[in-house]
Amino acid sequence: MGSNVWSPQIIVRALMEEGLHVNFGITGGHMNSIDDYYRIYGNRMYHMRHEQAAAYAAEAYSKVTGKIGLCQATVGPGTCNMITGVNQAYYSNSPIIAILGQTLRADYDRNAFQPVKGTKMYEACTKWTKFVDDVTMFSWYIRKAARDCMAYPPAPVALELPLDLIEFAPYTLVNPAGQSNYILDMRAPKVDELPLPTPSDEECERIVEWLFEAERPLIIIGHGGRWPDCAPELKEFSELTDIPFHQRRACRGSVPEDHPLHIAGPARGRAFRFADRFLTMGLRFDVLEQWGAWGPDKRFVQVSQSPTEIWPEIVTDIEAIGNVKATLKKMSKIVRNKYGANIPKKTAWRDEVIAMKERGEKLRRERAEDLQAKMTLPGQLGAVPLGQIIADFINEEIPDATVILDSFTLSSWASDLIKSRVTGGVLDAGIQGGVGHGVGMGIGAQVGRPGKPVLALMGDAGMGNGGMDIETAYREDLPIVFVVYNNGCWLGGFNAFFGRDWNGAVNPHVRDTDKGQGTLTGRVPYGEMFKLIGCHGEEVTAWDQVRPALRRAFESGKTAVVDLHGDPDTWHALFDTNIYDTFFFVMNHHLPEELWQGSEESKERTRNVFKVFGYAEWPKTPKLFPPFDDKEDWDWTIGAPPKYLEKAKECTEQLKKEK
Ligand SMILES: Cc1ncc(C[n+]2csc(CCOP(=O)(O)OP(=O)(O)O)c2C)c(N)n1
Ligand SMILES: [Mg+2]
Repeated sequence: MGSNVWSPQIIVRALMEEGLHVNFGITGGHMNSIDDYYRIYGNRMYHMRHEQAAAYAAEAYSKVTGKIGLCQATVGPGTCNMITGVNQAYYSNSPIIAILGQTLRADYDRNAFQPVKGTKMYEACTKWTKFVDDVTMFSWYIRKAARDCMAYPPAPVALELPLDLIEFAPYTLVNPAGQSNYILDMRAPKVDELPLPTPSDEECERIVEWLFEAERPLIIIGHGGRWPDCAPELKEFSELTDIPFHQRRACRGSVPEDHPLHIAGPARGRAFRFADRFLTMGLRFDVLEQWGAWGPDKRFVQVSQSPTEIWPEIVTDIEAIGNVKATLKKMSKIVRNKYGANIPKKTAWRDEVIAMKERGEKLRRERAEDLQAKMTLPGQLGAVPLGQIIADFINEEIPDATVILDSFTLSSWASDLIKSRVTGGVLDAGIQGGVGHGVGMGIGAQVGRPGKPVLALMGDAGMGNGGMDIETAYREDLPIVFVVYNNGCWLGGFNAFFGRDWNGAVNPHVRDTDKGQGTLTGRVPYGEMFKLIGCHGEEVTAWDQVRPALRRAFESGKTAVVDLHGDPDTWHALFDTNIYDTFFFVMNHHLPEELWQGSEESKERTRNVFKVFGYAEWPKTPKLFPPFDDKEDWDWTIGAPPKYLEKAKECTEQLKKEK
């Protein structure tokens, strides 16, 4: 005796049993039955404009809620469109499930309508992916996907469902309790409810002693601190020992970043350079962490819940396998038991770090104010002062905001000044480093934290790439403020490399001479554009309008677009620093000298960069970019690898002698 059900019923029910009540996607003929059952069963589907935004939204949702994000795309173009967001989630360690449509099984290799080999495509950016060709296994794979995507380190899983198994016929459940090996309402603990793995007492004791032996120890917490939230344990351990800490990636904001022991902002680089030992916990080393190359003679202890994340290129005294939260908890207990009232706190070092922070913030603010005073033309809102103004606004007026960093140039000047106060409070594209993710991620963040302030910093390139999903936010009545740094170009400030006349790919001024290559249409009024469909919109051209416009946008309670007429000559913060790093060099100095059309000044800079890389004798000056002549620039960054810093210093000395 069996009972008749439609297979999409099984799919949707299994998803909801796993707590997946929210879904981001775009429908298609192949997905209609699933979409209808979402509606019937009360799953909330957010219908996007572009599938990449569906995956971005699912990722942001997972990061702000700590739960699984769910996204869905139809066959062919839908599946292809969504992969960009899934790839970002993969390289950001975010647990999402991607549901992909597929043709009839019989048509898989027959050039069917909208063909795609989704399973194969998604293999490269998921933990695993499965073409589920057996109805009796649907719910089993959904449950398996939900467990596996959350298993540390979290990452996406994709399921591809063929049309003939989800649309046509009622299916007879032979086992009324469910499907193959699937027990309805089974309450096995979910992955995040399982006991947290912890290093042994002895290992934790060794780590504690190792920290106390250091003169200037730092604790760096990465994405592993977010699953589950390590905030109380981190705060407790840091306050107990006076060891400063820094939160990275998905962990930003766990302990509010205005905590005195939290290092951030312009002082971070300096603190990293002075520190002698680093306890890294749940930190995945990657290019944004400079693969741990934080200076010579640094020593590490690495704690991760997965051995796969222990990084092999750094001098590591202890490797321990454990969850961040559980390990910190045990370490605090050990400190208390072992030292009682005589904890050898690192108070002097803590005070040094606090002084660095204050000084760093002061220097940055002075630079912002100085530039602001010089930038007085309408539409000349430079990213350096704007970064300060926007961070001040966030810190002072919307401290519980979730902020999404999409704008390339502006985000770089705002990110380290924002003192996030909510777990997962600063979201970005991670090492994928794309543009256009901000709109989808803003939607996911607002759905995950209903009614809380969400601010997405966009560039005008990102608006072109993902901007139409602002209509989704409007249609779904999601109050998100999209702030556009509208400099009318890709990659502000690149003319500094190539010269104002360079008729190449990324000169923001090439518009004047050769419409096309280098620029976007200048000053597309994004605020006005989205006002036409019902959003709140602002066009901002002068400094004193910035903060009031931001305030009005939040007060409107609507989807809002604040269009800041930005300066095309301001460059990304990294160009102050990483310019000596290999890939920036390769990217930006890609032409032989005889093809260079820039000014004499830019040629000179380029020659100098070649020299720094050992192609000829020493450069005449390490100051390649005149606008930043702050003596202390080099010290205030972890951007420049030490060997180049050394060279830069040598050059400075030589220059002094020559003078
Ligand atoms: C999806 C994607 N395509 C291309 C790139 C290469 N890219 C890096 S920055 C950039 C332009 C950024 O322009 P915008 O967001 O307007 O920033 P800004 O002008 O402030 O530098 C591009 C195209 C990318 N990062 N992501
Ligand atoms: Mg731009």
